Amino acid sequence: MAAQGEGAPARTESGQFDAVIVGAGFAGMYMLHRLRALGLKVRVYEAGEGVGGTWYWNRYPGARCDVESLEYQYGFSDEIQRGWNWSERYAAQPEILRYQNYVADKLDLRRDIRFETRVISAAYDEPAGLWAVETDKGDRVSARFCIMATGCLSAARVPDFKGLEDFGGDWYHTGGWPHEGVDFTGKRVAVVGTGSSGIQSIPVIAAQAKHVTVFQRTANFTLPAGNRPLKPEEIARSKETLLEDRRHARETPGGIICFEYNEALAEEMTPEAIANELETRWNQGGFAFLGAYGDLMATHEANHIAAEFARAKMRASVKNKEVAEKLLPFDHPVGVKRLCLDTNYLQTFDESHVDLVDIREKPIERISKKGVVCGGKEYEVDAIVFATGFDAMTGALLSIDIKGRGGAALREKWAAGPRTYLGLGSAGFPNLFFITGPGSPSVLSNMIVSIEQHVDWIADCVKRLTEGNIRSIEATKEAEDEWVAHVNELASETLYPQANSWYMGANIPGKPRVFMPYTGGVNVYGEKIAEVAAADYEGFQLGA
Ligand code: FAD
Ligand code: N01
Repeated sequence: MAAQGEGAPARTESGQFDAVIVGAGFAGMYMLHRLRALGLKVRVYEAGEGVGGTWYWNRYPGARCDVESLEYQYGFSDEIQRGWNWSERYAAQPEILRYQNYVADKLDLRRDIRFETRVISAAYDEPAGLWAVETDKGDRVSARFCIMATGCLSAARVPDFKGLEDFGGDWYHTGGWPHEGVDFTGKRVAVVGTGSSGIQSIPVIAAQAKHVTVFQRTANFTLPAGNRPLKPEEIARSKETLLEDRRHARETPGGIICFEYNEALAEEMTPEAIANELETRWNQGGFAFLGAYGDLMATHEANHIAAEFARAKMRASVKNKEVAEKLLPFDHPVGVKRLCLDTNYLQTFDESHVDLVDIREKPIERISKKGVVCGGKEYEVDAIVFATGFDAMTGALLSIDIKGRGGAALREKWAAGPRTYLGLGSAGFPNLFFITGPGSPSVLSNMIVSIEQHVDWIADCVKRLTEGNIRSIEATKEAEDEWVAHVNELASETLYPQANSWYMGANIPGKPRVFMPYTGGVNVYGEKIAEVAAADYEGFQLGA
């Protein structure tokens, strides 16, 4: 494996590129590859020391994908997929990061990436038709195209707990885990947060620590992932079918083909048929459960059947009945917060050294020198793990000072919620693209499918502009307004807006409550963006 740029001397650069890409996760890496193939001079800036994005930062114990490995990989190159063998149904973080480094080696990507360099501002210089990009290392470069591959879940968030600075032990956020790992042997550990990161890490931390106290604000729906080693024949088969599978995946709502959505509505099925569907899909593991019938995510009545089923399964997994009740989610429909996949999460609470503290009614008051204080009680611990999530979808983008035409700030434009056309661009910001931006299927899908969909669209668009000698592309306000209204309308036809989820920005105090992703599905969305491109970028203004 080539060096990651660790310890590279701090050098600043100036000069002009055809394109600047911000971020070197799955999105930035593939974008670089596509633009290079067009003969463009490209610079990528990445805050981390290496490629990988999510999988570079989230090194917490138990981290793994929840879309099956055979689908959670690039699908653009037969050579790449043939050169890689996944070991498990859901690959763990180290394996995914190794895969990303394998791709970076194969495509020789690192020579155009500046690591340990954070982009702090990007301003559109209207007369020159160029983006002026500045980094925290003092680089000042310009580029015709600026592409944000900054990630939807890359701005880790530690809540503003009073007293954290006085805590005498060590604390960690799952989204910025130390590279050398953490040894919890003999330690009393507090874990705050029971979303996917908490649910994945708690059993693994509990297997090592002396004592674990879990602080739960909202119980979540979780189902067994059913992780297992992949069989050689599964791997061999996938190599023959991956490219075709990927084409199929783009024709599905979620960009996933390992299960199918049942289109029948609950009311059209007998109770036995519903129970059978739910049971089969629960045992299958993964998101198949949410596809048990057509209106599961659309009506309370239909959703309630699945939620009751899930609660019964969850209840049966915990011997201590009092604790089991606390672990059951009653305050939101199933699926409207990201469904969690676990390995022995619920069972962990039957272990004598694991305690659950329900903090819904009595939130954490403060962090003391010795531990966590809530409900008037101090829980003494040696370490705290914050599995408290991210400022999702807009956090990383808006931490950059982005200024478009007339010096208008994106932060101001999006103050009441993100406004994009197709999740790809925003009016007033010419030649600025977002990969898996708000207003696109992004986090509701197999994200690698959505990333490839966007990267391909952007690369084709850049090619069209370059070959056609067209200076700029910019979403029109009308097209953007229509798209925002459409995205909101679709979301309002689902149950999604009914939970305090990060999809809604509800986990960040003061963040506008807007359902950010597009709920219409990868397939419908893919057709739409293809039509737009075919109509010479209808809804965008092309500048001569
Ligand atoms: P990221 O991987 O987040 O990369 C963005 C990069 O941009 C980061 O490295 C960041 O450092 C860099 N960056 C941001 N701002 C700046 C800046 N200003 N300057 C320089 N660099 C910057 N999705 C799925 O579909 N299936 C899964 O199984 C799945 N599992 C997940 C598990 C975890 C723990 C998490 C947190 C997310 C998971 N996701 C999953 C979502 C995951 O984020 C995407 O699948 C995918 O990895 C996103 O790739 P990306 O390149 O768009 O963004
Ligand atoms: O973050 P989250 P995450 N006091 O926001 C709690 C992907 N992912 O890192 O629900 C107390 O889901 C918060 O409580 P509440 C996946 O898309 C995938 O776990 O807001 N508690 C919640 O319990 C996922 O959805 C995998 O009431 C506080 C938790 O912290 C997304 O990333 C693995 C609090 C945060 O949960 C984010 O997941 C990991 C406070 N002040 C991540 N603030 C896979 O399985 C927050 N919380 C592939």
